[in-house]
Amino acid sequence: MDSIRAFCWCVVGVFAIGIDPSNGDFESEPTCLSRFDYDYKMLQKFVSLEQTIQNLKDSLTESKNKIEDMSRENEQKIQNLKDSLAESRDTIDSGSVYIRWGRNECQDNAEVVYKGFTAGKKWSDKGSGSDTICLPEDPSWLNYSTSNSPRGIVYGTEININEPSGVFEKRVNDQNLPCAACHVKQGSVIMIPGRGQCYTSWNLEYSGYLMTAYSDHHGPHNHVCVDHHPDFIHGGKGNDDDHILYLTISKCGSLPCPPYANDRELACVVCSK
Ligand SMILES: [Ca+2]
Ligand SMILES: [Ca+2]
Repeated sequence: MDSIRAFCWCVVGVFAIGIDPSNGDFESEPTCLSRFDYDYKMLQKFVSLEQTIQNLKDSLTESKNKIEDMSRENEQKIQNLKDSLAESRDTIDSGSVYIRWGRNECQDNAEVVYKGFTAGKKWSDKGSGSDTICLPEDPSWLNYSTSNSPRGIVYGTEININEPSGVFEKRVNDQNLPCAACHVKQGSVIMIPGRGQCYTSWNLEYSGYLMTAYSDHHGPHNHVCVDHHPDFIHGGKGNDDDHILYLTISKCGSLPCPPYANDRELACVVCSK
């Protein structure tokens, strides 16, 4: 009778712990000899299961830690790549420099590289450089001499204009012009002649009037964009007539009108992007 009861307990116990007697595991199950034997073997099973669960938990914790470590490593790699990309962009887009003619300061978004005096050839000289230059207000020198060998000559710049001009908002005739070299972080800068405003998506640096040499004077100048509200060099209001800038007008003919107009002073604008 006891052996029958033990067998029944074993069968119930086997089903209780979820072992299918139809598979091969059934034969490997130990034989239960008594209630005590059954309880003991069940306890062993539970202990074994508990150990298995603990092992699984440990394994999961280890995997979770590995994933978190990999995630941190990947985040660090991504941040390093972002830093490297930003550094590359800074190298590629190291900014641009332009001369702001007629002003001794730059816009708020720009760094002043240096301030200076607008200069160029004398209006009546046949030679010398034809360009308008911005000479720094704090020159430094290399070698120099008092030789009489032939050389080009550079003079300070003033505006010649009949007043009231109807163009500038204040009197500017005979005033000597300053200039400033301005550095902006944008990679591109363009001076657009014939425009008072920038095109869409470009930033305004300054606007003004296109100026160059008088059409009947010796030798050409380049065109420069003089700020519409110029500053003046202290003590420069006298009539020096050295390097002189004049407004530039458009002439119809080869230049289509419209959109241009005859004898109209051309605006200009400096834009960055
Ligand atoms: Ca002057
Ligand atoms: Ca003059």
